[in-house]
Amino acid sequence: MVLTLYNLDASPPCRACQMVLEYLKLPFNYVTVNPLNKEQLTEEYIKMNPQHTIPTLVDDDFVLWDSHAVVVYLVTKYGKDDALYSSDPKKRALIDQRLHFDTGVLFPALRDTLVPIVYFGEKQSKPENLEKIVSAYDFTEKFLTKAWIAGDQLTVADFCCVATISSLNVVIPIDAAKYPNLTTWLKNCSELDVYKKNNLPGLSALETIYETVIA
Ligand SMILES: N[C@@H](CCC(=O)N[C@@H](CS)C(=O)NCC(=O)O)C(=O)O
Repeated sequence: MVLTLYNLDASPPCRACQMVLEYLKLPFNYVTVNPLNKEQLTEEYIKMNPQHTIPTLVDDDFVLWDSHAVVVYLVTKYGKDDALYSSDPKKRALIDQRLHFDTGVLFPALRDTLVPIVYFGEKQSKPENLEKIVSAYDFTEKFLTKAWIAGDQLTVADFCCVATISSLNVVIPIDAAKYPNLTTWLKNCSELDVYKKNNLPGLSALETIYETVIA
């Protein structure tokens, strides 16, 4: 088995995959693909992933993209147990719901705010995009009735959601008084070794890009 991840640290879905690879102690080749330089639009990359997104995982001759599909694949194929992605139908359904929440609500809130700034140099976020972030925080606060985002156990959904939410936190800092559950969960996630190793550096890189443009 040779795993290769095409990715960039600043990208939240890439960081989610990196955290899961690290958590499962899976060695992988790291190939940088920087969308800021349009490196995902080469003929070779599009041949591999016609949707031209990062991250893309290559496992020998198997190619898979979308971070949520990737993290589930890694746990089900290589995890020693089902701890990060329970095989219990109800627990798994809740994890899947949170993964879809990241795809459908959290990540679009981030993308719609950051793309005009990072790719097109706009200095200010549109109010409607900032509202999407506040709404995403409101939902997440209500989901976090237990220690982790899908219940009592740390799961792949925590890695996907925290990569996005820690990045949203750069745009609108999370108010601890308004969002106590979200604040505690983010603190718990940030204490994980894999967060420190595989989320923090890319998060700082994204923060630097963001702050430089809006300055
Ligand atoms: N739902 C996808 C989102 C991936 C995505 O949109 N990645 C961005 C970077 S953060 C990207 O590849 N943008 C370049 C492009 O779409 O061409 C996932 O979770 O992997």
